[in-house]
Amino acid sequence: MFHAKRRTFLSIVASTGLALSLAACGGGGDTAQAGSGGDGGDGAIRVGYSQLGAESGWRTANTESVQQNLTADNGFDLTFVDAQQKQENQIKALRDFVAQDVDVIAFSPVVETGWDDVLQEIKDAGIPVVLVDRTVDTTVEDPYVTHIGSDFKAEGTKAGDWVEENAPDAKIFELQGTLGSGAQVDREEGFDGVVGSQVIGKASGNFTRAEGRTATEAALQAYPDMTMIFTHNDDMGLGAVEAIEAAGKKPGTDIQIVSVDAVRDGLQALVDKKFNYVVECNPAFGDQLAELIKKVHDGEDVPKETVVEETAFDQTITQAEVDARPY
Ligand code: GYE
Repeated sequence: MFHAKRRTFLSIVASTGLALSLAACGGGGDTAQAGSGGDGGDGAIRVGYSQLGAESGWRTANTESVQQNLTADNGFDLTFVDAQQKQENQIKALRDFVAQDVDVIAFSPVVETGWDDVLQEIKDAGIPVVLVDRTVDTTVEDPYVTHIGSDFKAEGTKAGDWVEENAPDAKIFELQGTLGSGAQVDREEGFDGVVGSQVIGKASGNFTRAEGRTATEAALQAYPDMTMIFTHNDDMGLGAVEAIEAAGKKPGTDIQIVSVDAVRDGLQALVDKKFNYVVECNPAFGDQLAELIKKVHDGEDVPKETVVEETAFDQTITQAEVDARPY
């Protein structure tokens, strides 16, 4: 499920006091918003946080949850940088955090691979890493202290189980998330593990509504016999709804839609009978993250993995439930 689980090392909590500070790179620190280089002097935990982007409703809710919990009132001095879905921006932000010698680095990696050098640099600087949301696949040993996020493979499996039971003859087009991201790789593995033989085509919509729409427009041409879309997130599914309607077909009926995330817009599409089933992916774990970062900073023991709890919804969901959804 998580790549890190392939490794069987002991969970060693890094001691921040031993930092071999490589403060020699004088040119660092020009990342947007990275303004809090000095120690607050007030005992606040200085956290460098690299968010991967703002591509989806899920991501917006996740950013809000992180920012609402890593506050000065809660004892944090947060430097938050949005990478706009570009790995090179994330790597730059991470290097800036090393140059600033922050207490803890937290980041949500846009893709799984390509982090070896920067993770080694962070490790050499003695800064503990808290991995958030997505996973990494790296040759660096013991690259992070703890990871909090979803079990993406289980989400894909849940979606596949619903299809197997409710639409065993469906001809499925799979709308993939950002290629090479943990969320894409593992959801696909879980889903295809159950109903892979029903998948007639795949393309990526990069987790955005706009690209979900264009990928679906092309798929409607390429696979005229498709009867279902499995989309790796709600935003791409909402883009698919636009494309299906523009082609004169009925989403939810002519072409069923199974999705992941369960943000309010996705659940609304379920009430409106345009989506058929939505597996929840919970973005609101900022409070748990804050606790973990505190413990990591204090050298306390933390679990290697924290898997957030999630459920799933079908068309029996009510409008009241959707209206009560916090994000
Ligand atoms: O499902 C999608 C977002 O990594 C869990 O990223 C996250 C995914 C989420 O863009 O909407």
